[in-house]
Amino acid sequence: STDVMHIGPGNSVAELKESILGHFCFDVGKSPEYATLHDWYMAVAYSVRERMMEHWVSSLERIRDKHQKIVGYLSAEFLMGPHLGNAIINLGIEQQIKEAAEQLNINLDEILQQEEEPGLGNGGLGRLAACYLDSLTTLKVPAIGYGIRYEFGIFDQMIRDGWQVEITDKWLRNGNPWEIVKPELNYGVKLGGKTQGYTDEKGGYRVKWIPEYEIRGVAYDTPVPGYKNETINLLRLWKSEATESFDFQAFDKGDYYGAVHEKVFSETISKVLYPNDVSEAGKKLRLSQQYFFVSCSLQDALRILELRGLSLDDLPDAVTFQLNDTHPSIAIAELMRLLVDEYMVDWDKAWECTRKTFAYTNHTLLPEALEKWSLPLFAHILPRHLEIIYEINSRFLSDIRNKYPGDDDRIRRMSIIDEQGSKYVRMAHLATIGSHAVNGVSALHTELLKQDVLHDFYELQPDAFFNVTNGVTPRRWIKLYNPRLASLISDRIGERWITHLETDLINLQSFADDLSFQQAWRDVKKQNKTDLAHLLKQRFGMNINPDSLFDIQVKRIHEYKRQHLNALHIIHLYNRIKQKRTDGITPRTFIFGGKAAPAYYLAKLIIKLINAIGETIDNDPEVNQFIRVVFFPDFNVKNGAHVYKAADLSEQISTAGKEASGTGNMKFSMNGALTIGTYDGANIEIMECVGEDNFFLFGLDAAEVKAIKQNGYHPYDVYNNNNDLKEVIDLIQSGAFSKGDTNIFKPLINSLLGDDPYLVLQDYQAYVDCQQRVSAAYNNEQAWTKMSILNVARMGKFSSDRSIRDYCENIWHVTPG
Ligand code: 26W
Repeated sequence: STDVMHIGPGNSVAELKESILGHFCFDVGKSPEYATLHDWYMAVAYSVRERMMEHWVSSLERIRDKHQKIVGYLSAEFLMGPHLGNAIINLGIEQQIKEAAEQLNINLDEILQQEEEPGLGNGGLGRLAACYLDSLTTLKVPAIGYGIRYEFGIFDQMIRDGWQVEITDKWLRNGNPWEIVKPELNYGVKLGGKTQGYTDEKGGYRVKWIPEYEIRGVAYDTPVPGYKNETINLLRLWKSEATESFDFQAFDKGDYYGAVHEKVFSETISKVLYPNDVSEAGKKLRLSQQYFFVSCSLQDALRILELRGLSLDDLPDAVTFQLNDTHPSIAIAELMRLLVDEYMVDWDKAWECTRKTFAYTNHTLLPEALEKWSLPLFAHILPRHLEIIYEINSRFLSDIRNKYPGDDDRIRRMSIIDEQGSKYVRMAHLATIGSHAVNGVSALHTELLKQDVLHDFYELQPDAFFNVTNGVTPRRWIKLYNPRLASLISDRIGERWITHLETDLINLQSFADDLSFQQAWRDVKKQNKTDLAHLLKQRFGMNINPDSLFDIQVKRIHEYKRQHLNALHIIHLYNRIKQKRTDGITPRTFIFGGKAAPAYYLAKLIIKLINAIGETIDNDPEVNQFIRVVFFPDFNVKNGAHVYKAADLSEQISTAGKEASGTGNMKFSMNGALTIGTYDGANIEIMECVGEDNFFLFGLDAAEVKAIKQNGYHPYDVYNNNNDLKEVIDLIQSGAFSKGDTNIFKPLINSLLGDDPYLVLQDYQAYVDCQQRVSAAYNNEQAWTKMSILNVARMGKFSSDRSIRDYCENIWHVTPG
């Protein structure tokens, strides 16, 4: 491998230029005079990728080093965002690439815009996986991210007449220069069929699985570069294909059509990402997807074990699998199947090995998001796994019976099989029982897990529960997407913050009162806001004023996140303006972004409401001199690049106890936005870090939410007893935002006045009052700037580097390199 180092390409401007031209000629295959921007993008991408490949080879050596534990991060979603900009930053070649591009007469920003982002995730959970890969690599922890190479990722969102329209995400249309297909790395995956008992040579009873189908998973590798550390990890995504054996069989019988049908079915498995966050669909194909990528990944890990010259006994010391929510939790039954059925390991030994190898991260407490599969569906696809789960369950429950004699209710509550009514497999129970560690993603969330959703399991094994508060990578979310702020920070405190956020960023505090620094700070924010205003004008013809307060809520659209609470406040301001009570109203631009699950009717209606309010205000000069409302279509990582850096105010207003952590809250705050937020998820820890005085807190806390629900909550009374709120709701109902149509928003209003499951009306007044404090604070420029600086300075804890160190120390027991 030292020989390889010598052939590594150089990073001088001249060498980069030559390399880009070389790729243009040999990979794009065109003469530069006919070049499109996308052609240039491909040539630059290949040149940059090449500069990762030399490190790739030496990094593969580390994966072969049998003394190093590998982290296998199992996740159905990886929301990586565009690769090129990030790779340039992490390789530390941004200056040279910029110059090379200039000399070639191409505009680097335009080139970067060409990249179609791999949207292989829904939101927070998938983006977290991507931040964690960045940190794992930056910390030199050998890791492989295992997932699915969806041909179509999360849909592209368009807005037509104010409604969301979904468009297929054809991200592979123009090729993907970042992936390297490994045709020789492929594994068979069985599905369906039945099981059969038999007696082995030693007279022991064994079971084998006779599947109905077999498909194949092929590895597609994407290099993940660490920050300026010559280290590469792997994102290994599986694409499903037909097995040769299946189509040959059909051809033999002359069944050409059947053979092709088989191929189509096989390729369906990795075809498309399910676009639901939160709500569980219970679809056959989704369970097949989960099993497909898990099975390939475990087979791959066992191959690597062998490659290292290790035995199955060494598995828990050689690899640790992190389950990113329950989506990959079938891995627990699959490893048991491999060990017991295929490697003939005895059950107890296999179980010990399995529990040591897995750890489980829970990302949600919402009951509708806890995955459960109906028994018949499960049996149909994974008959052997169901038997194994029964065996795991019966052994587990007999332990519980011994520990708590006569406590039948506890048995019912803890069983992997839910038997109230129709029967289901509860994946969170499987994941918890089969793991040595379970963690929540913020302090509050972990506490609620222990006290509520997984309480019985916590009582049984309190030491298995951990908190690992989420974090985000400062490389992408500050340095790459807010270069002005990054330079300003580096000017004052040096560059070490990029990898040492927790220790170094705090040094900014001493500049919080420095008036010239404050001015520079405001200049950066103003330029970022101006950039966003230009972009919205250029792309959508929207008109927003960079001198107004940018009040931003971007995240998936969901009732629990309460975008409609934000909308109610906007209508409150609208009413005040119309009634000429404009005292204390600070000019604001309300910016929303986010996708609604295609089948989530109320979420889509909330999008329509926001757009309807926006349009009404656009056409009303009396109002739009004070406020504007825009909906930024197709919010994704690429668009996020322009949004977080431009925010003055970050909206984190979920019903307390519902948002497990949030990570957008962190991105905003570390880019200088102040937060208006509830006592929920990581908001609480953010507030503890930045200081109560620098955070706008409002609303009920989780305990109060629980209490009010128990004592009977009557939203209609809240509405009747609050004139201001009543006016707001009545105005929607009157058709003021819907050209007189009084039906369109009824479902939303009925939900709010009927049972208001997320306590929007309950928190309304507290929210409006808090927004009034925000407006007053914004009018004091110096005080606001100081708060903004202190927010950034005190956000060091929320680097994903810190999160990954926590996982290494408490859960994986690996030492960063
Ligand atoms: C199909 C069912 C399904 C799909 C996705 C259920 C649940 C999910 C995810 C858990 C949704 C998700 O992204 N959760 C978010 O995870 C983030 C990272 O930990 C947290 O910051 C967010 O609070 C949480 O909502």
